Amino acid sequence: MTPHQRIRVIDSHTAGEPTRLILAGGPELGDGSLERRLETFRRDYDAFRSAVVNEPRGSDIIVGALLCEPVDPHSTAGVIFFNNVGYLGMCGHGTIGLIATLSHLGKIEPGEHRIETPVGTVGATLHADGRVTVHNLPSRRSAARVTVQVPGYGAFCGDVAWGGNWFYLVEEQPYTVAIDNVEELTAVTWAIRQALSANGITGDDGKEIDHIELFGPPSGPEADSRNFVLCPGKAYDRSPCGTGTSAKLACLYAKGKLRPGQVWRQQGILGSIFEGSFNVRDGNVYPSITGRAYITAETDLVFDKNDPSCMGLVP
Ligand code: PYC
Repeated sequence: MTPHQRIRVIDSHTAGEPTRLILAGGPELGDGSLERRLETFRRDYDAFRSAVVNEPRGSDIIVGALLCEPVDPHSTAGVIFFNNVGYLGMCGHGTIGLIATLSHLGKIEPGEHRIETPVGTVGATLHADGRVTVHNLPSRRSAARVTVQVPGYGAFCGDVAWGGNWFYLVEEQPYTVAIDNVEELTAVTWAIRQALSANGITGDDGKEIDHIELFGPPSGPEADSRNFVLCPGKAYDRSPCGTGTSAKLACLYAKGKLRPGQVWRQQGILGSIFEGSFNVRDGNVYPSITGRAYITAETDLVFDKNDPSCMGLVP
């Protein structure tokens, strides 16, 4: 590290959920697939991940995004998403933030874009009015009505689904899904996550379910449902969660409650809304999620090698 390493970033928020996009100064990960580059990031630069998003430069709610050269020259960009504790396969709000940021920089025009991620290439439409639609990877419900006993809370019944990350989605539950109840919602969803793990309830191939999603009624007629999404590092998503909404669409389709092309308006805990719909091709559910991001900062992060907290507050 040079005495003062500078990392060029642009911060944005999508429906309240922040994204910090690294434009320059990030680790050199080679030119392999995004999956391979993620392996290198995780193995060799995990301290850098934490230093970018955690205190003192960030907080546990920031999602980081490393802008990468794509493998395919027809793609607009590659990206690796990460958070306070690790890495995300895909990130819906983060992809909306990425597209809005590239537009803000004048690097892209309204129209269709392809974004490479470690779990596959997603599409993104930048609309003329600044909204962004993410055309996500095929999403699926992998298990229906899975019951888990949660110590101190009782039994919960939910679906296991993948929308770019693994989710446990609970429809019928007694808690109020509202911003003034986030402490209780955080406690119960954290307990559910631990109980799933303790009981060996996983996604396909034993993949850990690291996002828990509770649903309740929306605050008004402008939405169909409201959610609370607990993210892997115990922070809750301020947005309705793009991958969580994708998982929800896959479950609604599997239950016969939503048809291809029908719009689902998913409200998040702050009241902000993502519009979702899906197509079915070859039996697979392809969700599209629309939202909007706003730029909040353009800056350099400074890594001063003389700063004892340079790589974070926790040694
Ligand atoms: O929008 O997909 C999403 C997401 C995942 C974690 C935080 N946001």
